[in-house]
Amino acid sequence: MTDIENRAINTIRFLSIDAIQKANSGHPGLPMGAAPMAYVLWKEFLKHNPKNPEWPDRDRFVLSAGHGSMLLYSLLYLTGYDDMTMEQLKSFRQYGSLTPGHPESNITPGVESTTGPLGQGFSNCVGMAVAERFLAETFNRDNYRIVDHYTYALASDGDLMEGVASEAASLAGHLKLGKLIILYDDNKISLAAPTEVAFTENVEKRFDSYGWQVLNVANGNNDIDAIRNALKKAKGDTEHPTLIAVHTTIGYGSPNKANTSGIHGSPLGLEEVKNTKENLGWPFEPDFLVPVDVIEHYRSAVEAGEKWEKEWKVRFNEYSKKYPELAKKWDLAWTNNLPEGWEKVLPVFSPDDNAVPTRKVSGGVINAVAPVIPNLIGGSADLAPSTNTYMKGIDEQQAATPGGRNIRFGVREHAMGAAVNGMAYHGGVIPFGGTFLTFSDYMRGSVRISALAGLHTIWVYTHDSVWMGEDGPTHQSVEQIAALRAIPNLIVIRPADANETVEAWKFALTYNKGPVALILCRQNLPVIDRAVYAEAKNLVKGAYVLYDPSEGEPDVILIATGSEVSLALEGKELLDQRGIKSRIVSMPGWELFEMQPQEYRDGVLPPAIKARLVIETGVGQGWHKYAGEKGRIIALERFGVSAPYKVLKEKFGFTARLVADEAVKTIEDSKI
Ligand SMILES: Cc1ncc(C[n+]2csc(CCOP(=O)(O)OP(=O)(O)O)c2C)c(N)n1
Ligand SMILES: [Mg+2]
Repeated sequence: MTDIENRAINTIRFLSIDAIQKANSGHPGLPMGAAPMAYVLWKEFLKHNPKNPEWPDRDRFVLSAGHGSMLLYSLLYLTGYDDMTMEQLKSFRQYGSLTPGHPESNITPGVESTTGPLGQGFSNCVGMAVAERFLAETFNRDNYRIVDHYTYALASDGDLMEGVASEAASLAGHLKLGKLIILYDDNKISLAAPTEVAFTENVEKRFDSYGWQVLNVANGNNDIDAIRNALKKAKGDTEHPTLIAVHTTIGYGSPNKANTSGIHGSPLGLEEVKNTKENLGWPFEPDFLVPVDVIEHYRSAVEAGEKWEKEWKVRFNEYSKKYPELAKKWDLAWTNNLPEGWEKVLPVFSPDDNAVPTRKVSGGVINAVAPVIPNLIGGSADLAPSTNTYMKGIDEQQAATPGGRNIRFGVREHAMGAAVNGMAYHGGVIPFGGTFLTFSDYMRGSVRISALAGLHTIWVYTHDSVWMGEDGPTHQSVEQIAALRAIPNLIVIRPADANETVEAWKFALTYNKGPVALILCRQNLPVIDRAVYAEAKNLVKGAYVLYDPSEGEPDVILIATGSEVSLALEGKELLDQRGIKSRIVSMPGWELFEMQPQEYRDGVLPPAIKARLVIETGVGQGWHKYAGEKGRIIALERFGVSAPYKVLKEKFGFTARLVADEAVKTIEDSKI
């Protein structure tokens, strides 16, 4: 290692140490141990343009071990990302800074994915690599390789202990994602203890059996030649993803804390900082020291990056002239726009059509738009036939057909979630993933991050209640809708019929400020007569008056979602017979409703009308807000039972009769 290389590596270590010291919180151990591999990757391999972090053909780098965030922030600063100033490094973990405790992609330019929950970043990379390969296959022509980049991650023991990463690694091996390269910081220690207490399998053999190329660096603390050679070899094998196990010492350089578990979640302390600096031949003062020649050394990334992007632009311009149609398609894909007139292919349903499950309608929409939205890509966790997520006549994403858009995620919900997020992080595609609503729990970690990071991902959840029937309570969701609604920035939509389902998809395809979860049913639902009742396009308002009495104020408001909207309509008939005037509100999406102006919301649910009845098959948690003090909720505060759907309807009492009776009760209550 040359002197400048040594000091460049130490600069990462001490920027991290000093920032963590100043913040009085953070994890110094990872940046100290992983600095050499990060240095080699960023200095010699990573193709990126610090002056344009959004350049589409950049290599992706994900710090899956998000607790080592200062490593990434140091690299962004050193290589010249404009927003990552020294001030930001000094504001590590402070309110409003670009340097939060764990990397957040929507806050910090240059951060590719939101990491911290271990296993996520690793698994995102699988989606990124799929997106890269799909786009390359779709757009590259002759000599015009406009998509040609690698996906790198730095992962830790914790990442590889997590099940989600095992699922994702298995999928990546199967798909032969040859441009996916993981640097594994193999330091044999995690937060609370050495890995020997809980993690003793042979990780390298495991990845070998997944179909990965597995390489090894014996001394990751110093041997940057070995790291360099491994990275070269990794890039050379484009048939298999590569895991490079780099053996390091956590907190390398620190005389006391190296190899102990105390290196987590706390700064070294001034005494230890001093000893570590002395140990590695670094002046104790000033802190945040960046030697002039070191920054010059790193800043070669600026010139290199501008050159890469410029060459790419020249290539892209020639390509645009030669393939104007493709270039147009490219622009649409990267600006989050859909081809003009795409809505024309959407189906329209009439009340004369047969009753139909919303999951089936959803499948119809996916299949209708798939040919006109060429960057719609996704699939399900081995439930294509039941979730109706398969795009007929379109290739499958497989090693031999990398242009395929039907992804077989296998029975791996969590990795599906993370990989779909990875595709959204990558850009250029609109990804979706589907499974039974109950199993949204299995992928919740990923769904939460999709909302936090504001990703344009679409979650397709079918079999949305006990009304799925015979499969029984393990498969019947009861609390999942409430649980999804609890996630901020996730738009949950439970359409009431075929036309609302079309509108829900229309919204999901165009909304790009965050994820949308579509909650769809297995059983037949009648198509609501929109000549009599309000139009389905009101769905985007989250709740709307589906029906109102022709004269006078309603005595009661019935609020329902999904399959319970038809039940509310049946209940209304009985109430009509009893001379009670009811308003029916279809409320497919709470979050959408909350986005509407107060005036609109008060128009749908007038504060003066206290007699309200909510109907939803699932726990009632959260509905009190809309039911109000005098209101009532017909919900299901228990697990379901294995039985045919019609039997369950009777047993659980979800009948028009009950709706009418409860409506009468809330009217009485509201008078007290
Ligand atoms: C899903 C998840 N569980 C728990 C944690 C808390 N946590 C932060 S770091 C860490 C372990 C770190 O060990 P390792 O991944 O080996 O990183 P190293 O200590 O070697 O840097 C844990 C459990 C987390 N970030 N994510
Ligand atoms: Mg570790």
